[in-house]
Amino acid sequence: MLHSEIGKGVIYLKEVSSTNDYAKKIASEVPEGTVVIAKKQTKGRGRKNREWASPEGGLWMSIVLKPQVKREDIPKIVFIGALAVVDTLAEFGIKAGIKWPNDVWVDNKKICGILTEGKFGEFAILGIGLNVNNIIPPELEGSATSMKLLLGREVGLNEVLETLLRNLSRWYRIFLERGSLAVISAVKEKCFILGKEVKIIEDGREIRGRAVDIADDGALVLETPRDKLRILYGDVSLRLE
Ligand code: BT5
Repeated sequence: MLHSEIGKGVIYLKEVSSTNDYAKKIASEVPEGTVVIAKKQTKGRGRKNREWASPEGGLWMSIVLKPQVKREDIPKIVFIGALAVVDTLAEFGIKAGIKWPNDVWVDNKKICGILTEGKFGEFAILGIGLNVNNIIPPELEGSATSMKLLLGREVGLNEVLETLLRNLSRWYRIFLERGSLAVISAVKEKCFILGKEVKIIEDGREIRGRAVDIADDGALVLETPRDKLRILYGDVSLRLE
């Protein structure tokens, strides 16, 4: 297996609490690139244990990675997922963009969320939740969308999976071979919040400013009337103003 090939081994589950939890448990025993997929998750998670709606029909998956890169490059793995999802959606005729740091949006609605976790030096888990044919819960109707809603028809989950695995392998290879700057520069092109006024909420603190750049380390550069601030990934919420 090529070092960067993702999806040679796929574990299909009917139901699981969270594919990220499952992947973490088996990570040390499986080869790099192993994918865990569940038809539905009973405790799908976002950041800070926020709930991730994962009914049947969506693509809920986690990839076990074992990249030999510097510690500071690990947080950038989230971007590999986001870029692969944007490219996959494009192949289905959907124009999507990245909402820094971990979401993919289409027309002002979230279609995909990404959650990376791991242990440095051992493994990284890249968890991807993509709304395909699943229903969107009523409370998220104003803020979330799916491939089915956008295309007006169901899409083959396997077809989406295959396309996504191919794009993930490609972006992972770029990350390993050309380095994280190649990934960051692609993210900048796809990040639709650059140039926009945003509000960042971090630990109850609100910061408003214009998102002007993504720095080499992946931080968002925010211009406020007084300063230029760097917002590190972490658990920030970002809203367009
Ligand atoms: C995320 O968190 O966006 C990361 C979601 C990662 C889900 C995948 S599924 C496979 C793997 N296994 C897991 O257990 N997780 C990963 P965050 O940025 O914290 O956003 C969470 C917020 O997104 C919630 O508070 C809701 O507002 C919204 N949300 C929940 N379910 C959604 C859905 N299906 N589609 C769109 N938005 C959703």
